[in-house]
Formats: sequence, C-alpha cells, structure tokens
Amino acid sequence: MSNEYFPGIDTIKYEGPDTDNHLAFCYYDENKEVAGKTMKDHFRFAIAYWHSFCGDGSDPFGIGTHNFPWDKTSDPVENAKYRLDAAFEFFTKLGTPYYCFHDRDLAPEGDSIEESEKILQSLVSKAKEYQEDTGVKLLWGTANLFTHPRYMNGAATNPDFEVVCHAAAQVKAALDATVELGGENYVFWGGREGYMKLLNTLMKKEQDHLGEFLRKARDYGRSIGFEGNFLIEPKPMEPTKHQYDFDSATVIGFLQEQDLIDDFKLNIEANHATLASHSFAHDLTVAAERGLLGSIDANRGDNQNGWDTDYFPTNLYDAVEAMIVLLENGGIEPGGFNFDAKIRRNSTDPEDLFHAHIGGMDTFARGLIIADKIMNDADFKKIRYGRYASFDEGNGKKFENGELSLEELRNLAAKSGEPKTISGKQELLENIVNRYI
Ligand code: XLS
Ligand code: NI
Ligand code: NI
Repeated sequence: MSNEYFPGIDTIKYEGPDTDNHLAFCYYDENKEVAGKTMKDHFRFAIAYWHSFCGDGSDPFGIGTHNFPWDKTSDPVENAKYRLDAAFEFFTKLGTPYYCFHDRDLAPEGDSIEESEKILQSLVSKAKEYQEDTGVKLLWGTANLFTHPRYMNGAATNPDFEVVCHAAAQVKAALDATVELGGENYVFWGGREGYMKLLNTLMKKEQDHLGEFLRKARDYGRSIGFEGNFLIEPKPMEPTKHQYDFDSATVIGFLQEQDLIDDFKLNIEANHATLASHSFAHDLTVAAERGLLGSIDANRGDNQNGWDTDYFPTNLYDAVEAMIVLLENGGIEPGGFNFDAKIRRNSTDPEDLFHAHIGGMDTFARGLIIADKIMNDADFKKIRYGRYASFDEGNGKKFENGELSLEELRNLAAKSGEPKTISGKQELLENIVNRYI
C-alpha cells in the first residue's frame, strides 16, 4: 500500500506470552473464551480518536512533538480526510472492533453552525464507508464542548443563554452523526460544566440547566431513533476547579433528581476515579451495583501527582480488580473499553501508538484471565460471600425484607449478647489474588 501511514507494520496477531515480537499480543487472543465469552466480546475495545489522531504531544510548556503525516495540506478539512484514512488503517491493523470520537476530532469547526454541520456531515459519510468496508464500529460519539473559547464559562451550564444554544447545536449535530454511524452509546463528559469560583456562580441554577439540557438531548436522540445508552462520564476537576459530575455516586444522585435515570448510565474513566480519591474499582462498583455501569474509559493516573495523566493502563493489579467488578456485572455490553489514553510527548515513533495499545489490551486480557481464576477460587468465594451469611435466613433475612422494627432489633441484641469477633480476612484475600497473579 503506497498511502500507508504506518508502513512496515502488519496486522497485530496473538502470539502468546513466549513471543519476542513486540508487535504481537501476548495475552489478548480475541477468539479465546474466558468465563463463557470470547475476549473480543468481553472488552469491545475502542480507540479514542482524539488522543491517537489529534493529540500532538503538546503540553503547557511546549508545542507538539508528534509528527502527523496526515497533515499534508494547509486545508484542515482535507487533512481531516487523510486523518480518517490513517485512523482506519490503525484500527484494522490493531484489530480493535470499535472507535470513539468528538465531533471536532473528526471534522474541524467551520465559520458558522451551518458550515460546521456540513463539514461534519462530509466526514461522517466517509467514516460510514470505512465502517462498512472494514467492519469497525462506533462505540460512542460525543461533542467537544470545552475547547472553543465560547465555552470558557461552561457549555450547558454557561451563565449566558446564547452559549447554551451553541452547545445544543453541537450536541444535535453530534447525535445526528452518532445515529448515522450506528453508534451504540452517546457520551457527555462535562469538561467545563463546573465552576472556578463560587463567588460568581449560582450552582443550583447551573445544575438545573444541565438537567434540562440533557433531557432535551435525550428527547432529540430518541426522536431520531437512537436506542443506545446515554452516558455521563464523571470527573471531579480539570479543567474546572470543581466539576459537577464529580464521581459515580454524585452523578447517580443527579440522574435521579433530574429524571434521567432511565436513559443514562455512566462511563467510568480510571484516571477520573483516582482524581476523585477513589480507586478505579470503587467507581466501577458504585455504578455496577446500581445497574448503571455503561462503559469504560481505560487509562491510568500517576501515584506521584494528581493530574489526568491519561497513561496507557499497564497496572495489572488495577486491571484484575476492575475485571472482578466486570465479571460480577456480567460484562459491559453495549459499552466497551475505550482507550482514553495518550502516548507520551517523547514517544514519537509511529509504532509507539501500537505498543501503547497492545500493552493496554494485553493488560486487561491478563486481568480477565486472572480475575476469572480468582472468582472461581473456593476460598475466595466462601470468604467474600460468606461474610454476609447471617442475612441469608432467620432474622437477618427478615431485616433485609423490612420486617423488623428498631425496637425488635434492640430486643434481638439484648437477647443474643455481645457478637462474636469475626475476621474480615483481608490479608488472606490479598494472598489469594497474588497467587493467581
Ligand atoms: C477528559 C475526558 C474526555 C472524555 C470525552 O478528561 O476523559 O476525553 O472521555 O469527552
Ligand atoms: Ni474520558
Ligand atoms: Ni479523562
């Protein structure tokens, strides 16, 4: 192929842990069955268009370092087409079944709303052809409501109604694009939906505006035939000092209050959970236990600082704990694992993008195999579930069923005397996990 953007790199294959080929999977074998499903179906891996094809390695201290061979001309719309060629070359060589995008990743903004819609539409048509030719599908679409200066005070929560309308225009077009491309989910990440200073902020008013905006977006989406999940992606801060969608628990309360709970689920990002002082597994669990785990943005933070570093996920312990939650949840479909992660500023070879994704996919594949073994370990099961056995029958069961009053509980305590000391067995459980790792 003469127009290749990743020359010299073939389709990435599974070669097993003994291979010395770094452009092969050691653990991710898409056809391998674990816990009754193929790896491909467990993960439904997706590539994040923004990090992999738009993020140029720039940071607050320096301009971009990544050379984009698809930036061939001075016309951003032409370049966007070349970028799409590169993206689909990458998806198919890596063998990921899905991708995700923001409107502005796929297509640059025009000088008016009409022009922006037209540019997006032309790129969507091209993406549709690519999807049909390659079988790669859209996991989710979203609108970038945080880059343009007009959104500096927020999008749906902006104090200026005109900005709210502009955000609505973008969401409408992004929903149209998502539906046309058969997107299985639609994401709202509230990039600047929060505040920098309470002194100039009416918090409840802003949150009510967000609720109303989301209800209208839902209604429009349903009216054009979108049947998938709407997803909110919690994040506590960055870029705003305080973001309204702080963490899973906060978002669930908001969805309930705003009458959105039947159409919305959560897209949990590992690095956002850790920014909120939770573990990745914690925020997954909060969502999963309420039946609201929609999808995952897979990445990793850094223990030594508090940024959204978006490292590729290579921590096996985190992956194992996440996969335990996933297995208990019965999977993630119609969501998936989207690599919302970026290669470092000084990772400048085209093949680095492959190494990064191979590492992430292998880490989760290994995490899945290990989590499955742990969950089938008799002692693990006995300890984890056996701790609650006193609620399985008798008065414990009655309590769960709402059949005991506070006085009755008091009387039971008076009758039974001081409870026995029962160990939580944390160290033993940790040892069982380590045995399988
Ligand atoms: C940023 C978010 C963003 C969303 C999509 O921190 O993770 O990338 O996933 O808007
Ligand atoms: Ni994300
Ligand atoms: Ni993020």
